[in-house]
Amino acid sequence: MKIYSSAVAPNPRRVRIFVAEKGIQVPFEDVDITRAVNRQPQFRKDINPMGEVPVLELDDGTHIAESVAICRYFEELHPQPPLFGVGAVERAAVEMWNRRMEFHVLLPVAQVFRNTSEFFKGRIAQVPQYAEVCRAAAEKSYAWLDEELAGRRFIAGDQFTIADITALCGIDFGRVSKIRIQPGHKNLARWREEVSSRPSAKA
Ligand SMILES: N[C@@H](CCC(=O)N[C@@H](CS)C(=O)NCC(=O)O)C(=O)O
Repeated sequence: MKIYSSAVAPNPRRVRIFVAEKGIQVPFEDVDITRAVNRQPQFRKDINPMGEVPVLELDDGTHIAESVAICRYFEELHPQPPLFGVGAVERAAVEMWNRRMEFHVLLPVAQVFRNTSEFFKGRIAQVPQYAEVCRAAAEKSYAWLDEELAGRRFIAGDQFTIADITALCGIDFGRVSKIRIQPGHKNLARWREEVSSRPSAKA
């Protein structure tokens, strides 16, 4: 088993943090996304037709792509500590918050990078105006999250979950595009400090 990853990208980091939180050892193999190895026909044919990382490769040759699918695989095999919630209500709440963190934090932050960076020049059709729309959306989400976190410790409740991992990876990646937690966002800053101090955050 191994995980195709990239040290510089936010979605593989989600999986690395998740695996670190579970305390399990899985080899990670870096794919050189700077040279677009992930977009080559060979990678698409043999590993992931979507041309993206992360991808989990099982010993029988099965490939599981999509960060959350990979995390669910490990949750199933290693239920402790639970990172997708426990019981019907908690699981639904974690799902809701993780999706919100994907759609309203990680996605707009990633779109700013995709639509403005040299990295994606020639890889995708870049639309700088769309980047600005996404920048504003991410900033609005940070303000909203700051309000949400006034009433609880973590994104989905009292426990650290995958929703925190998604939010942290999104917010940290935003700094590359100068999308930052504002000085007035005391709750969001407090949350970020706490989740960043977990050993898994170094993954
Ligand atoms: N939905 C996918 C998104 C994966 C994704 O966007 N991967 C990025 C890294 S964060 C990638 O492979 N980028 C390289 C490229 O697009 O060429 C997941 O969560 O697994």
